[in-house]
Amino acid sequence: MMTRSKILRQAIQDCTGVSLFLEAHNGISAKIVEKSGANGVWASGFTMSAAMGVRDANELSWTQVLDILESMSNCTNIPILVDGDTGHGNFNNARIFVKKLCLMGIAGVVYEDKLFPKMNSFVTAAHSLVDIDNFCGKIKACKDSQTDNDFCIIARTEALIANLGMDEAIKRASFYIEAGADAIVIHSKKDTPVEILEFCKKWNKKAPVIIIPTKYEASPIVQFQEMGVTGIIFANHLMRASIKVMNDICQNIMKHHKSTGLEIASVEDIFTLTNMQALIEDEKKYL
Ligand code: SPV
Ligand code: MG
Repeated sequence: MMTRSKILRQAIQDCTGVSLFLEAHNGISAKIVEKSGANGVWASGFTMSAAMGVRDANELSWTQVLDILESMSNCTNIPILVDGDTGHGNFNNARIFVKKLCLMGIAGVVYEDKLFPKMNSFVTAAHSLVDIDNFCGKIKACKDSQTDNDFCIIARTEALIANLGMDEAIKRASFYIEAGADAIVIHSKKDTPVEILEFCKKWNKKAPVIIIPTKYEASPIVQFQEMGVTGIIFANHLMRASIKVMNDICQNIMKHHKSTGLEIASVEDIFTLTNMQALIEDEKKYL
């Protein structure tokens, strides 16, 4: 059977194409991502936090994250790749989270080598990383704990975000793959892909690479694929789109005292997305 984790595993190992993961932060945004034909959902720590009105600095508890993931998993069928931040603590916290994700039918998790509590990578602040040994222990504990063989544990190094240099990024990525990680996420805060391309060149397709081109989003995808990138995460775009439209509609209503004049989804669109018709049919059958 093609489980979601198996689909994710094949997607990130497939060097003949690039899989696209689009951000979602709740059930309805996950459904919209699925409808778009994306290869998977990126359950973003940044936007799940924002959706709850809090900062991307581990202010959301891990059980709150699990609740959001449960809604996303229940109402979609495509793979969900979860932003697991630092694993919410040490190896033990991280592996408990992995076990819960496996139970929920989540396809994979990305853990980053920052210190808990993490801080969003684009915030101008000191970004401290944990020791390589510490993070490798976390990866090993998670691989030993996953109850779904295809569940993917992806290691994200923040070496470039923390200004530790390319050699440190390559070194960390190599140790993480040796520890059992299924792929590497390499993140950069530069607004050109120069660091990412240099990483990929030095990495030389040693293991699958996934990137998050938030800052260098104008760059054509094909150049990354040629360098061994198998997955691209569009990490926050549904949240950014919805904030813009929510702001616009509020302004419009307050200014003109009516909701017309801006194009927004209809009530029927919500019925369709939540499959109201199926309930109407079931009522005929069961009521
Ligand atoms: C997220 O979407 O939460 C990410 C990507 O981790 S970033 O915000 O760029 O750190
Ligand atoms: Mg994050």
